[in-house]
Amino acid sequence: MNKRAEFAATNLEQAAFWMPFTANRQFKKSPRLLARAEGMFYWTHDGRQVLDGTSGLWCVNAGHCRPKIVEAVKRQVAEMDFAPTFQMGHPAAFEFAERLARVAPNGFSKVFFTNSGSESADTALKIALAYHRARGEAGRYRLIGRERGYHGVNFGGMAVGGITANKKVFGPGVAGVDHIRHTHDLARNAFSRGQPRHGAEFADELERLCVLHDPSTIAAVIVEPVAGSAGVLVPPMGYLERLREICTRHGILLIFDEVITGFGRLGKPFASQHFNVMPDLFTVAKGMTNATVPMGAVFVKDSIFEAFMQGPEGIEIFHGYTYSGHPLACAAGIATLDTYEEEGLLTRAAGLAQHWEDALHALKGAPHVIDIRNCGLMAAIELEPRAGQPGKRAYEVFLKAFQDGVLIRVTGDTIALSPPLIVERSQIDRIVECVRTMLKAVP
Ligand code: PXG
Repeated sequence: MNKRAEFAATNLEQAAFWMPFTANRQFKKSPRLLARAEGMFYWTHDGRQVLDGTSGLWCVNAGHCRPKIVEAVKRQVAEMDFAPTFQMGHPAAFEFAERLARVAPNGFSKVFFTNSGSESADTALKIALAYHRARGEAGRYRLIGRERGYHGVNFGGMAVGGITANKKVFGPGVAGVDHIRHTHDLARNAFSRGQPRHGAEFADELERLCVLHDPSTIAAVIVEPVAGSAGVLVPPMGYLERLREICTRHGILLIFDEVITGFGRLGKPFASQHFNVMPDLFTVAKGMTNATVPMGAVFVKDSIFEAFMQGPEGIEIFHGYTYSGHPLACAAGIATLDTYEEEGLLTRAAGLAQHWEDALHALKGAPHVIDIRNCGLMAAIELEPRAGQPGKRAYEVFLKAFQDGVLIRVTGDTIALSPPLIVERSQIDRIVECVRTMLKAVP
């Protein structure tokens, strides 16, 4: 055990670290510490190997501590630690943006750098508002999100997000926000393989909001192509197409939040390519640097960028972060794209998706399972909640799986799985068998 892990393991009940999205008191009584990682695995502070079924937090798409990325970051930190990007520049930011534009869908050749998915969501919403104003449509100020959507935890993303627990104690939030309904429909779609058949009409809710608010007041709609945090909700067939059509008809910008779906999760570089539906802007983070250094970005359609370049000379958008385009993040990102390309990782999920689907759906009939959903290398297993104890059963499965050496993720009573894109078939089978065993083991 290294010194740092030893310290953490012995002093946790009074620890200074206020852990994010964590039951602090519970955790610190019985901590789970990860001390080392490589490829598909973590090692705990006491030396147990754990198979990573979640790519960290949906982000380590190429697997852990990949040598090329590690080397690139080491080289960059020794050469130049930081350079300002307001009215200054450095080559790695230009190079990384160029490389990103090359993997993006056609027509998305401009990239705005942020440091996280939350910042990306807020940046995309601000670009949408400023874009309409630049074109003389300042009356478009409303932002529409979706129930069960997750766009991070900053004020903009929280407002358009649709997860109650993430909002309820934080006040009234941003004005002019509304939501369309979520797409989860257990009664009609349980155990769908891939895209569910029913529910394209849920997109028509946007039309209803257009009638209610008048479309000329709506700036943008933001959705995750596949909702991640809320439990892997795969869009019904025809749903995204219909959203696209309604947005186009009313001049509303469509924003895809690809923080989870971006960089190969669905078997194409981006979900827009997988579903063949193009947004006007899309956000990324996580897999962008393989999570080695925090970074996010907003991709914008060329016509949107051009609208900003028509105004008077001077700063075109008064927005940006100290660390937008940080040299370490850019170096990590370039090496991440190299790794993805050398190993074909941005499309590898396509070849594994059928095995993944079959392995997961074999859990139908296992104790407590009321739905299984999958898309690319994402999946959810939804459990019947224990009476009066929502979330408890899935949490117990998580704890037992971790003890058994497999890291899974739970959200409410749903188990979410998203292994690194380097996963082997035998490792998929190991993850699924572990879940099956633990489902039998929990009351
Ligand atoms: N958008 C989406 C779609 C996300 O999934 C964010 C924005 C925010 O990203 P940052 O980098 O600000 O955290 C996310 C983050 C989970 C889980 O287990 C998901 C996320 C983060 C932590 C846990 O569901 N997604």
